[in-house]
Amino acid sequence: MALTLTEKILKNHLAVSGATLPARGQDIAIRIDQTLTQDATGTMAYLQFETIGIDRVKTEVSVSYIDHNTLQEDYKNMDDHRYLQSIASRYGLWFSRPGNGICHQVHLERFGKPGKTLLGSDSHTPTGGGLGMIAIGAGGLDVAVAMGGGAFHLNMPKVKGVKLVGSLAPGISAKDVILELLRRETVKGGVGCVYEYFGSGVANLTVPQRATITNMGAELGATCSVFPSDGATKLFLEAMGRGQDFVPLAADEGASYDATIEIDLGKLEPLAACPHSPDAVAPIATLAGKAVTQVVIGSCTNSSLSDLTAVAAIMKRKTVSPGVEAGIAPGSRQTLMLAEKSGVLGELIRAGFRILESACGPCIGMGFAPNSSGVTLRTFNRNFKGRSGTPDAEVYLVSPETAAAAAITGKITDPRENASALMANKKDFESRQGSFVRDDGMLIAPISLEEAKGVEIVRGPNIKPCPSSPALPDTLTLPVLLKAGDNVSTDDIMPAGAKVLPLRSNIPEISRFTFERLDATFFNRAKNADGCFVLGGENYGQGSSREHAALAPMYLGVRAVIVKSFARIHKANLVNYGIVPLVLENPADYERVSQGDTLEFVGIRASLEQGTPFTLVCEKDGTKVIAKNDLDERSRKILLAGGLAAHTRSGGQ
Ligand code: MIC
Ligand code: SF4
Repeated sequence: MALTLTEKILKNHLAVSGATLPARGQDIAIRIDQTLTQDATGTMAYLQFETIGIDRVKTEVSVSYIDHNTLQEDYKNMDDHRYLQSIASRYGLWFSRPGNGICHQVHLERFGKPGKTLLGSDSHTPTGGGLGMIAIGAGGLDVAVAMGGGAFHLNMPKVKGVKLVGSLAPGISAKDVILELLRRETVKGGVGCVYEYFGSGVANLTVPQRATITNMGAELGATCSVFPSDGATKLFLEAMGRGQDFVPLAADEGASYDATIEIDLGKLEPLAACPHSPDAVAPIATLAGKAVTQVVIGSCTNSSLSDLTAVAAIMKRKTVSPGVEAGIAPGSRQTLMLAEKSGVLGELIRAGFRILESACGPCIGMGFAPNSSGVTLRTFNRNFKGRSGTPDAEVYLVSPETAAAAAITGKITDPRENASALMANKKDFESRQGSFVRDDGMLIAPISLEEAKGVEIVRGPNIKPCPSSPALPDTLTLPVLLKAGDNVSTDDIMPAGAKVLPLRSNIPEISRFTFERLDATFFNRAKNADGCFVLGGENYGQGSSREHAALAPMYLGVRAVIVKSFARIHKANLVNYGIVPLVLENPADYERVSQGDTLEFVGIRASLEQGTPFTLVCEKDGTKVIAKNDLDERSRKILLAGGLAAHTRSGGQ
């Protein structure tokens, strides 16, 4: 049978080799070749990994990156860095030192390999799909299990084919491709799906352009996105000095997709995702003229050399508008060095851009927050309210070209106005670049097992053990302590930013911020209650892979989350930490339950054992609310055991 590329790679990685691919929606267990973690999720992942009790990671490649917590206002972040470095030495991982760049950009440049599987404790891990990988984001505990050689379980995704034809016109960017898809599919259009790109337009996109597109597949809610591995992939890998890693890959002739979407690259126009959602997409033409106070280039979506070059080409001989503060955070040290060599960096400095370090920085609210009620154009992937650090700022997600055009004029501007200069200047910079700079000086390679055994793990005072999940009783009678709306993001459940991120290794402390953006009283109310439920709408838990958005609620006594629908990674994190994720059978029941109502959740263990629907009884009127049991057998076993750690300890797979 003709298979899609997604199916081919998954088939090659089935945990039970020779098994057949399950039907869509059924549990599939796959072997993981590579893992990545970053510092903000990594500490919890490695605290869990340490409890597995093995001497060395069992993957082909595992990399620990430092890129999120680099503001270092006190000892906490650097303590975490030192813990992570000692863990990498002790257990045979690569370590990417702070300053080396954003995990996804560096992984693409130095480690990604077509046809391999990559699991990362960061939701933008699917960036690797630009190189023909099945690259998936997950919670830290799942990544810890994969490092220990365990399979990764997911629901067999649907495969949506995205047929690309034509090529991008000058001034139009890969960002506009993914924004167009977000416009059509929305932030929940990809839940349970892989987006697989094919068609004659694919060859017209470079690997960094493809990576921009696969990166923001996360915003569609997709499991991952994947491009074929072809001539452009070969060129990229050769430039990285890794030509030997190339293998050609594509879907089989005649493979069929669950759905097909077509995009003519030549017909795209510049787009922006408007506040406060990545799918609130509008053409730049309808926004043009709006005054802008800040412009930032960077993040794992748009910080490659070609992105920086496009910005410098537009800025050539121009200055940042007096009403605008502009900054640039190159995706990796290699990108920064190349930008220096080609004259791009000099041009940006001259134009008035502030050069930020190669890290996540403003994307995760680590500095460079906009002014109050400011309008900021960012080349990033998320614009959830408050994520920038300024609650009333308006964040627009745009291409590097659109951001640069606004930096000059001080207002939203169509980048095609100067398309011919852009193309000529770009060529000029590219011709000055010369040979490719490759420098792994800030990557520390794994040491031998013998040496590793002598390494002592360094633990700062901020690193507290991961709390364990409580056992699940048969009945829970608890209040609904919070009723939230649709599209609640993990930033709403557990904010990030300069104040909160340093507490990622300390659940008791970080739990104070749980749901802070939605209801600042939640922490105190939860502390005073003896357990509770949370009610939400559609696409609950979209965004980040941070398991802190499950761990902290678990720590505060949340026992079940009842919603209209979930985002994939967050639902898995809830299960891993023993919180029951419940999906309303009748979404209209959402209206019947108010914040403060007490619900009696009955026959929990029997529903989990038998896979039958869940029943909740409203105490106020005795009526029933039914939730679907859409959990696969393994998830039900994990919940019965009281979370993944307990399940694994008792010999569960
Ligand atoms: C994000 O973009 O929200 C993050 C910060 O990279 C998160 C990971 C985290 O919360 O540490 C993600 O996307 O998974
Ligand atoms: Fe870092 Fe932002 Fe990418 Fe998350 S989305 S990994 S914070 S650059």
